Amino acid sequence: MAERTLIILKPDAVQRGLVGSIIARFEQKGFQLIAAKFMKISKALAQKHYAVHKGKPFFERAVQYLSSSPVLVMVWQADDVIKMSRRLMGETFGTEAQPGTIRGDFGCSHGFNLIHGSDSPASAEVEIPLYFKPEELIDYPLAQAHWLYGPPDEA
Ligand code: IDP
Ligand code: MG
Repeated sequence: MAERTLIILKPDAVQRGLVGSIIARFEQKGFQLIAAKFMKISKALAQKHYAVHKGKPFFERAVQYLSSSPVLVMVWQADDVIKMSRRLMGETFGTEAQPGTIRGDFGCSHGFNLIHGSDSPASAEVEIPLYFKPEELIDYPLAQAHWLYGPPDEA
């Protein structure tokens, strides 16, 4: 089943000029881009975004970081995109993330970590409408689908 995930290239990814390099990984993997918005996230929206972390010691810092400078917010679609994109991202901070992952290859901070990705279908369902109206999610046939997925499995 095609799944959707909310991906945010956070302020450090934009400021460090890593937007193209990170998007390239999602494109090369074969995920389909269905929405994108360059914006500055308000403090109020960042608080909603991280509502599940309210009360944790890093909550205020995470809100401040996400709303500190412009970001690129996107929705990507593919079968199992959530699990696969979390693997592409790597562990939460570049200090622990494996080489080969986005966080492992592009950062070594224990505070900034370049990218947000929904961690479950339930989170994606809450997060996507914070940034996009339904009509801003654009459904279109993926031209490379046959060569990307191969023939369907035989029953
Ligand atoms: P995730 O981004 O890998 O899903 P979460 O645990 O959901 O990580 O945390 C949300 C965000 O809060 C992280 O991406 C990071 O920006 C920030 N954060 C999480 N843990 C810490 C911490 O221990 N210190 C500082 N910031 C943190
Ligand atoms: Mg998370």
